[in-house]
Amino acid sequence: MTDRDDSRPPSRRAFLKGAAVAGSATLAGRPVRADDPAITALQPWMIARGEGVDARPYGLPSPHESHVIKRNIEWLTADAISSVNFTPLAALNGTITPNGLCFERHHAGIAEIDPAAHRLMIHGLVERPLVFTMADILRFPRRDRIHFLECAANSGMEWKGAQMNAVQFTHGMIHNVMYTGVPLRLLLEEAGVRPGAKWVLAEGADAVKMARSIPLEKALDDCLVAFAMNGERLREEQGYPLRLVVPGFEGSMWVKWLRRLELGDRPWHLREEASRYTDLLGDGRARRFTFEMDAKSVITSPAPEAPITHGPGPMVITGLAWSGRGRIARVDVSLDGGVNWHPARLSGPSLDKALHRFHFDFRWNGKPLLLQSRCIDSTGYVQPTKDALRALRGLNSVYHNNGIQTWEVNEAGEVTNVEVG
Ligand SMILES: Nc1nc2c(c(=O)[nH]1)N[C@H]1C(S)=C(S)[C@@H](COP(=O)(O)O)O[C@H]1N2
Ligand SMILES: [Mo]
Repeated sequence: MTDRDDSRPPSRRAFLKGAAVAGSATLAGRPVRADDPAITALQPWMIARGEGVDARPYGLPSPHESHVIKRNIEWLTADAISSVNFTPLAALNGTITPNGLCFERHHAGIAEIDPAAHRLMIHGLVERPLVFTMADILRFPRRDRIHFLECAANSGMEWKGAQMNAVQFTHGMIHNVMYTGVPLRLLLEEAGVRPGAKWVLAEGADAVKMARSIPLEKALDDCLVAFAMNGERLREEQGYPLRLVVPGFEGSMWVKWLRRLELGDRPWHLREEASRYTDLLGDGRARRFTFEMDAKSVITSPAPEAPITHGPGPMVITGLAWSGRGRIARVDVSLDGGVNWHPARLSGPSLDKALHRFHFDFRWNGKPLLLQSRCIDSTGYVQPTKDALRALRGLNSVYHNNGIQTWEVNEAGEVTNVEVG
């Protein structure tokens, strides 16, 4: 793990650029003014003492941040039970998604489970069918791992062309959380994997009994049976009290409210047919098992819901990049729709199958921009343009859209979701 901000020695070019900025007095500060009441007037919070430590036993954000919430698109699904809401990416910083802002995707609503009555059963091609209570699970050696979860349908509404005018809706079916859980391998070894077992069916306790087949190889590799997220127990929305963590694989396989693992010699095709995500190709064929999420990036600010309000001058472009196949090696930013590319600064830890944060600091001249970001992952894979994706998979796809996103910025700083040819 490296923090590249700190580890990279400052290059001569970066130093000269910094010097040029410093030469223009300040980056973005203003001269002190004696008639500015925000400086001179006593504000209410400077006079009256505030609430005590008992007032907020579970802390909440400032009321001034009340716009930073998950949002649903009402026309997208028939009701809010089998539906999805979206992470407010434009307002977030760093790489960890706060628990209250993790998008939700349910097929039969949120299961509200009494952990004392919850059981996890392992059966099928095993030596000893076993059942675990939550107390049993907590006695196994555990791991803490940060991983992104992206729904395969993320950006699906953008396949045919630019549609949703907010990064929350174009890219918000993703979150990045530190999970605490037991390696699935340990539980499977306790039950004893029988020869011939190749797949693990994972089933949830929600009303659809959502089930997904996971290749045994993946189950024995880096999957976790997680009971905590970002330090506290899972939220009910995210599968309390137990969920499967399947790093790098599409979100639908991360079964929530996990109650059953059945080992078998084949995937449970038929049972999953109704709900399996399939990629329709241009020639009418379909890709069925596309588990790994391809490398993808997006600028989260500025964005349609986060316009530039300060006018020309120094500013920060920031965004996220991720890959289901490893780390992010590099992110480039374009200001002119992909004609010229500039390296962005990767910030914070660079972790396997986790969100990476990038920043690009520059001086806006007030002219229109066509902002794009493009990432390269540790396997050398380069994020494709949307046209390159369409050439490969046609127009009728919905899932696994990892194409390059374009934001058009006008002279007023307003941002629109567009596509460039
Ligand atoms: N039991 C159960 N697990 C589930 C689902 C569900 O509806 N029921 N939805 C799946 C899908 S399609 C996705 S994208 C992720 C979403 O996880 P989240 O709600 O934590 O964002 O959970 C997956 N696991
Ligand atoms: Mo999903």
